[in-house]
Amino acid sequence: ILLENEMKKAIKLDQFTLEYQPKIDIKSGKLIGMEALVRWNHPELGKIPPGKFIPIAEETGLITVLGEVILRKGCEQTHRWQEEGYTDLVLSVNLSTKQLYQNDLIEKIKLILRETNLDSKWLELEVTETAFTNIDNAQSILQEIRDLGIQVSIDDFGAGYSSFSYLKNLPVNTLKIDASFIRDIDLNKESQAIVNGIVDIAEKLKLNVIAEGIETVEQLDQLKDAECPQGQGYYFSKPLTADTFHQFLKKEH
Ligand code: G
Ligand code: G
Ligand code: MN
Ligand code: NA
Repeated sequence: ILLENEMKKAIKLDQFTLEYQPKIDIKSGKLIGMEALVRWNHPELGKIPPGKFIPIAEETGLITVLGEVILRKGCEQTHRWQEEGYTDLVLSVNLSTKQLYQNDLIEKIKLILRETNLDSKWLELEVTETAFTNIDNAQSILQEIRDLGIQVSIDDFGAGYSSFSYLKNLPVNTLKIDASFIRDIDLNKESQAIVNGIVDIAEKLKLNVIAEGIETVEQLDQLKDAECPQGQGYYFSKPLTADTFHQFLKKEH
């Protein structure tokens, strides 16, 4: 079976769905938003993880249309939740590097926001550092995204070829600390020091920070000590279907 063909069919048949993972304000414990994560339950092959099909979508160029499907679904759902009174939630959507340099990206985003009636201030795009190999190109496209009123987050921050020049030159709002630093933060002095350092730099640069992959109360305690403002991970909640996330909202508010 060629996954590329299956993906084309699945897009036509609307078989891609989204899950939503809560993002939490660490001090208050309040919900601040959710990260959309794409899911594919293939009728014969079963659940195929995004780590498997996203790279193929990128190689084949299918990520362009799949990315639009994902963004539209996320914006539609967020607007629906807003209509039910959950008006202060930011939707984060992962953007692959290929999408960032797609030449009609800005037009497509504008169209989707208009069609789904979502105000751009409730949308955040998560971009990894691999998108920043050409910093001038990255700067101009990120600036266009910011000019639309959309927020930008550096995903997996610290895991790749992080360079401080990104922080100096790129118009980003948030650093999302890579889960590898959180995994051993309660045991490892180096991870503690790095997380503390990222939080301090972010504060001085007036950037937001979120820690991802929080699984235990010990990890959370370390992040409280570091005064990391926001967190995400299985400790709070795994990614939830739209229905289950709705239950979570009702409990929360
Ligand atoms: O959801 P999970 O942890 O299995 O995701 C695995 C990888 O797939 C992560 O790197 C995540 O960023 C990526 N991913 C999940 N959903 C999306 C999506 O909607 N778009 C893109 N481009 N990547 C995604
Ligand atoms: O690359 P990105 O950060 O977008 O990927 C997020 C991925 O991490 C998703 O596939 C999500 O399912 C997964 N994830 C979210 N929270 C946790 C967690 O606490 N522990 C682990 N191991 N994975 C997580
Ligand atoms: Mn992400
Ligand atoms: Na990440």
